[in-house]
Amino acid sequence: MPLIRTTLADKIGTIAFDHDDKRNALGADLIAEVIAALDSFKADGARVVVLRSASGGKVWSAGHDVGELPRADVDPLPYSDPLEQLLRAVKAFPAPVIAMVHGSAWGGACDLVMACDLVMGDETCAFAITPAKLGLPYNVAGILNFMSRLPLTVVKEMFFSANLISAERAERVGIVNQVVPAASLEAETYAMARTIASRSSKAIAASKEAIRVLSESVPINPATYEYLHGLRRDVYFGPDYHEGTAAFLEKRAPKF
Ligand code: KGJ
Repeated sequence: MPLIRTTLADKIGTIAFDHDDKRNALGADLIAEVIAALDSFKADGARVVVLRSASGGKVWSAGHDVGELPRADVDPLPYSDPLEQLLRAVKAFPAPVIAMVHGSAWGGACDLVMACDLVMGDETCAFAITPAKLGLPYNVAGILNFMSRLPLTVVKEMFFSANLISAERAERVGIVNQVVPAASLEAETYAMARTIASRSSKAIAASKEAIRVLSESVPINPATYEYLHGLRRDVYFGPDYHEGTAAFLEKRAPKF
């Protein structure tokens, strides 16, 4: 059974998560389907892609499949992690990707929303970045993804509290481009997609790539990188990561 549904019409590609049983958690299988869909939309010349949930349920995506996170003493979010591959595929896609968000986006799914070019939401959309609940040291690429879009005060509140940011506030702080009533979310999102599809795809591709490269241009020397990685390593070798992931899988509150 596929875990996503896809369509391509009028140069607008749609990828809909369709695994509500697991609240659209971003497991390796679902991610492989999304990346394959992006590859095929690219080959077919899609001028914009809409990333959405198929069910209209209360969760857009529950984030990284926690059952697939390593529990031993290894980096939980290495460069090769499927979620990391997906984030890079969205950022490198040569046309805009619009996240159409009905419901909540958690952890890696919140990072995925931040990797999208535009975000359209309705009054149910809400966003949380949750590594502090898992004792997980988030990777520097992910932190930069948030820092390049949001004020530091908001980034810190999100990473330190792991609380959901409501739709109204998400619009105010710039997580979402526009919050519209649920009944018009689809119409508004596809109206935006049609506008983008009618513009110059070459000009848009060049701007998207320039914005990606410039927003990731943070020069740090190798010693600084090793320092930041060392901070992360101390956490994933330490007790909190073990406790956080174990507590999630045992469906209990962690004791940090
Ligand atoms: N990973 C794996 N399985 C999940 C996940 C997940 N992230 N989220 C939900 N599931 C599974 C549950 O274990 C249930 O499995 C099923 O989906 C329905 O969830 O018991 P099973 O049926 O076998 P549940 O909890 O019964 O659904 P709701 O009551 O509707 O609650 C939905 C929630 C999204 C509020 C809840 O499932 C939840 O809190 N999920 C975890 C959300 C989260 O903290 N995600 C962030 C994961 N971390 C990251 O992505 C990263 C990278 N990080 O750094 O933190």
